[in-house]
Amino acid sequence: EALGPQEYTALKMEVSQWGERAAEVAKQLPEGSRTYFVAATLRPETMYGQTNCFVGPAIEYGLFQINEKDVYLCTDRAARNMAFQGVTKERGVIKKLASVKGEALLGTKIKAPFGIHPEVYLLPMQTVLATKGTGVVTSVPSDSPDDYINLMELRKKAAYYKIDESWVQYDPIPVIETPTYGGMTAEALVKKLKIQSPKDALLLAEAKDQAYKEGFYSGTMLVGDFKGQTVQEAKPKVRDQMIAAGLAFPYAE
Ligand code: A2H
Repeated sequence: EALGPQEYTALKMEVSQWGERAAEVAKQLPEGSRTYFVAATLRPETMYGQTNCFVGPAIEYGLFQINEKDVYLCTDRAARNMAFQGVTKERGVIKKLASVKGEALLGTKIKAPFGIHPEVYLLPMQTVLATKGTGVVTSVPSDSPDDYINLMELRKKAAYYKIDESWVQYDPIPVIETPTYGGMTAEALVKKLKIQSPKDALLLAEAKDQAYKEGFYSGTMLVGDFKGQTVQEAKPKVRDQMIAAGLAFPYAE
C-alpha cells in the first residue's frame, strides 16, 4: 500500500441502456438526467482496451445527484470523498437519490470513454472491494490479470453467475506492447503463473505487480493518439485528454 494518498483517474461511463434488472432503480431517477458509473483506475492509458465493467454483486451502491443533469453511481464512501474534492457544487454536500445492489446492475450497458468498443456491459466480480476506489472497476483484460481471469471465469460459467453470454463476447484487445509479454501482458502472466481462477489471490497479486511494472517501465502504446510513445509519456497525456473532454476527473483517497 502506498503511504501517501493514491491518485486515481475517475472515469465517467454514461449509462446508454439500463438492464432489465435495473428497472426499479432507473424509475427513481429524475426525467432527463444522465447517469454515469464512475470507475477509479490507475491505468487511464489502457482505456482503449475496455471490454466490460465490473461491480461487486453484493455491494450496495448509491446514485448521487451531482448537478442539474448528472447522476453518479458509486459507493457512499466514494461519493462522500468526491464531495470533499470539489466534484459537487457545495463542498461536502451530496444528494443521494437511490440505492441499488450490484447484482441489479448486471447487464446494464454503458459508454466506455476512449474505448475501441464504445459500449460495454456490467458484469459481476466477487473480489471488488467496497472499501477501495468507487467500487466500480472498468475491465481491461489485455493489461489487468484480475480483469482477464474474471472474464475467463464468467465465460466458462455464465449460467452459474446468472449472466447472458452476449455480455462477455468481447475478447481482450492489445493496446500496449511490452518486450517480455507482447500485446497481451495480462494473459501471458496468467498463463506463466498458472493462475486458474479469480480465487488465486496470491498469484494474482504477483501477476498484477509484474504487469504493472512491465507495462509502466517498458510498455509502448499500440493505439490511440499517442501510439508509438512509451506508457510513461502517454499516461498523463491520455488522462489530460479524458479530463479535458469531460469524460474523467481526478479522484484521490
Ligand atoms: B486498474 P490499488 Cl489495465 N476493488 O484499472 C478491486 N479492484 C479495484 C477497485 C476495487 N474497489 N477499484 C479499483 N480497482 C482496480 C485498470 C487496470 C488496473 C489495469 C491494470 C492494472 C490495474 C483496469 N481495470 O490495477 O489497490 C483498478 O484496476 C492494478 C494496479 O489502488 C485500479 O486500476 O493499487 C486498481 O485496482 C487500483 O488498485
